[in-house]
Amino acid sequence: MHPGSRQGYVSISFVGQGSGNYNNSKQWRRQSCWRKWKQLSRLQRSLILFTLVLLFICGIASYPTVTEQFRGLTDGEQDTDTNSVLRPITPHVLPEPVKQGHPSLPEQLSQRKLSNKRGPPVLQNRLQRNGNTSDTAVEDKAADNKKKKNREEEGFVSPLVIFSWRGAVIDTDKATESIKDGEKEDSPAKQEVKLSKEPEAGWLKAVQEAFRHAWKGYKDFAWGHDELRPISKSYNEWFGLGLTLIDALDTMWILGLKEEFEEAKAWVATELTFNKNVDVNLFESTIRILGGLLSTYHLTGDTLFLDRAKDIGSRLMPAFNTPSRIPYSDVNIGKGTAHPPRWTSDSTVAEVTSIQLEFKELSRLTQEPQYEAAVAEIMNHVHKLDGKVDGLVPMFINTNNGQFTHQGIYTLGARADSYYEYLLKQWIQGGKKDNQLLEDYLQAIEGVKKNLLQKSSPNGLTFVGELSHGQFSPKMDHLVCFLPGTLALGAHNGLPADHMDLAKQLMETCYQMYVQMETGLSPEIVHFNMHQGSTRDIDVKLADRHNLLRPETVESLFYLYRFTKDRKYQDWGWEILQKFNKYTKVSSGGYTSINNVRDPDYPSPRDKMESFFLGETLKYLYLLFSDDPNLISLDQYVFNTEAHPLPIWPSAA
Ligand code: DMJ
Repeated sequence: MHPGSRQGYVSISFVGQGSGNYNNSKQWRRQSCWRKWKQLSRLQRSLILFTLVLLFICGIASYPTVTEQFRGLTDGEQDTDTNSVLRPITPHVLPEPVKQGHPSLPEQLSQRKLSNKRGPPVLQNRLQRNGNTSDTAVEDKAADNKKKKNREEEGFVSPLVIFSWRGAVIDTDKATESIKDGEKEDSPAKQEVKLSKEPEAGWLKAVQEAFRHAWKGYKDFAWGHDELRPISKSYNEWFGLGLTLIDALDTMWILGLKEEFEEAKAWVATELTFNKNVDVNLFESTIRILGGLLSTYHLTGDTLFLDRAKDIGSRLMPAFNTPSRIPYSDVNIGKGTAHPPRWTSDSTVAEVTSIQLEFKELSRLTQEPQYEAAVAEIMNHVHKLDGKVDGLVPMFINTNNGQFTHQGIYTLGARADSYYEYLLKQWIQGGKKDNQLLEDYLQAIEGVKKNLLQKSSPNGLTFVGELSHGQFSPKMDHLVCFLPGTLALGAHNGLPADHMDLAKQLMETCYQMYVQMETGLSPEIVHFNMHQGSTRDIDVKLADRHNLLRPETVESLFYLYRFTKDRKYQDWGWEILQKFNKYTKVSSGGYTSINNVRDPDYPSPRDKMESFFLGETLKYLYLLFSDDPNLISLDQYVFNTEAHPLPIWPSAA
């Protein structure tokens, strides 16, 4: 029997049992009332019943929540999302709209669309959420509570971290605030005005604070190791070379964090050794370690860093001993042996073509030509190779025969991205003399325009998709967001002005990849809608929702701000920094990658702080917020792909 029916049965039988037992005063009163009711005339009874019904209806009509619901369902036009009418009316639980700076044109359009819809705000909010979360799994309340609990146990800083309008972090734990000069918090509307007027000092300070917080985690739980695992308060070893520490050296110098720099330098002087039996990835150790040491040498003039750079540079050279001279991906820096990955003899095109700035600089500094010769040979070889499509390269190249392999996918994302970046940057590094590099770069950008550039629907965001076996795919990696910055850098160096126009359009798109997510942080990969009638521009697949604290968007914001002086780029960077603080900051120290940028209640920490968060992301944010064009002048330095500035060679060189 159904439990409900059984309950009903028990209740009825209880009343029945009681009816034979009228010996208490309550029962007696009920009995006498009933007798009086029976004695009334039919008219009297009808009048009483009518009055009671009338009173009941009046009571219902004046009950506030019921009438509110009533109004919600009947006023204005009905929500086109019929489901929302059926849902109970609850206070809206969406995060605040992410915008604090200037809404972009596409945003204004979409906001206008939403506000054109009549009806109560609560329905509009729901519409907005639906538009963004159609691919979000619906989770029940219990799961939500469990996730929140986990989140607390994992040491996440509460999303209610507060910032003063000048960017100072208000330490809610200690109930103190580091606002200078007795300034008080302002209303949000007032904040916006001030943000755009005078951002520099407070925002720079906020980046320093973020760096110190990240550094504290690294120092407390991962000192001398490769990467911090901030949730488990431990570390991850990749090469066993203190990767985060080395990657962060020049950032500390640029941010003016002297004390932190000195302790890191002491570690490099006394603990760092490359005489280790470890396999390292040629590309990663070149851009992070060799690049980091070289730039720190240039900024500080301290030969300790040059000596270490020479050491690692020479230990990486066995990677180039291949039949084709296209280097292997891995080198054992202790044994002096190199090899490809176990499953293939291919290397990645981006990896073999994005080590040139560093090895060329090493040759210039040491006057030893073998480094530059090895990497220049790769560029010359790739320049002549068949298999490109309008200057666009495939993703893999074989180390035995030197040919492109697995052809068919052409992307500016993973495995090809920095090939394009280094074409331009090598040309700049060498004083804009190498026409082959310039031609390859210009041709590739024309190839992008012809094959990969499209506009999304409904708001016409310009994006860079992929070519997959002749078919266009509207997929764009966050990695592609290096491109606006690179295009702007080219235009600054005299390349066509339309490169700057494209840079601005793509910058807007990369920003939208952040603001259209519920956390305000971009996913790793997005797909753009192109068909007429789409309700939103950006979709995110379940597997692509993670954010690794990557730098590409803030990197491009830095270039765009340097060249245009348009403060909106600073505002956008400020929004992003706040979202990193809100969703990725771990209370015990450090920042963590997250699994789900679409769930502000539980972004799901990955327990890893990538070294590039300190090496690149925070550095570019700091440079973006600085109004000093001489703080790493783009006419004197060129950044490697890990944000380590290397000098542009004097024309005599
Ligand atoms: C960094 O190591 C470099 O920027 C590289 O070029 C791409 N991937 C990461 C950052 O996302």
